[in-house]
Amino acid sequence: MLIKRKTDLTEHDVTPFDLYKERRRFIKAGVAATAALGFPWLVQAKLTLGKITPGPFSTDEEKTPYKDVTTYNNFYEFGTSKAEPAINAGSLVPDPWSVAVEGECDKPGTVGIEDILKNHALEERIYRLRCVEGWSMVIPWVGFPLTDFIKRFQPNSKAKFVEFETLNDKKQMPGQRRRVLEWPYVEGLRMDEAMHPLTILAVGLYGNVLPNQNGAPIRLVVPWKYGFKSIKSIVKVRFRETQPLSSWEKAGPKEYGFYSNVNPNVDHPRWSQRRERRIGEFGKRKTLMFNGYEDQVASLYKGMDLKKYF
Ligand SMILES: Nc1nc2c(c(=O)[nH]1)N[C@H]1C(S)=C(S)[C@@H](COP(=O)(O)O)O[C@H]1N2
Ligand SMILES: [Mo]
Repeated sequence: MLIKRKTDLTEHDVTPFDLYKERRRFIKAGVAATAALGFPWLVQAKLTLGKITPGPFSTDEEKTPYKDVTTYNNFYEFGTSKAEPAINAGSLVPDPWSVAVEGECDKPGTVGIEDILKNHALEERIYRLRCVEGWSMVIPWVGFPLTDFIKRFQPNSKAKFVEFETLNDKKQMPGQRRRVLEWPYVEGLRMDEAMHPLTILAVGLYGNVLPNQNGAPIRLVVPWKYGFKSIKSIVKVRFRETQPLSSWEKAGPKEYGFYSNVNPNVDHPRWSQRRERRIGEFGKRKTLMFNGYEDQVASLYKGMDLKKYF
């Protein structure tokens, strides 16, 4: 392979930042070429997690086995069946990765995943996850409060909502060749929901980095809302004055609302939400208001008609 050099430049003309950019570009090109050749397994996963301490709000319910957490997934960017993400997500390259933060804030900017891992103390939080389809899991996430991430960018007084976007790249995400949803996948939260201490950005599960099918290298986890609010493989965060329009609202506004709080008293138009099947169990459990996090989050919705704001 021929490498072009800028021979007219001396080393004094090249700043450390140029070298850094060049190195990143080179790594990116190499990784993309390797993946394109069909050898995604040659891409070395370089991300590692440091110290992890036990965080608050963990349930002591039995954890869903690792095997189920990582092979029964919803990640439409890799196919619409539960098994497909684990089979197809090898083409996702989670490192290098960066998240761009923009919109209504004083300090917009882009941060790399290594920077994120270095600057946030990681906690384990064992949360229930309730899918709108009627199944649930208990997952030991590794992450940190979203509010700590948000503060770094100093949202201004116009920031009433936060919008999130997943990577948009047909090469890495073959499911995006089909228009089952509008791409990229978009989700949003009201600012107070985003800054609630239960809301985390997860970078791992079961003590290790996130498997690609679970939203590597960084995804949202909002445990009192239906699973689809917990957007995976985030590349963009935008502070907004107006309420974002999520991919699922766009696809079915009568079926999926902006709030999408777990609520056994508000049925989906095509099925009841009263019960759920915990993956790995026989029979059904009762679905709990706000997925069992009512004490923590009910005050966020005081005075709101939850049938209207579903
Ligand atoms: N980008 C993106 N994020 C996504 C989805 C998706 O299809 N694309 N599926 C959602 C749904 S419906 C659920 S239930 C959870 C599942 O997360 P898990 O596979 O890690 O359990 O991810 C959510 N995040
Ligand atoms: Mo879901």
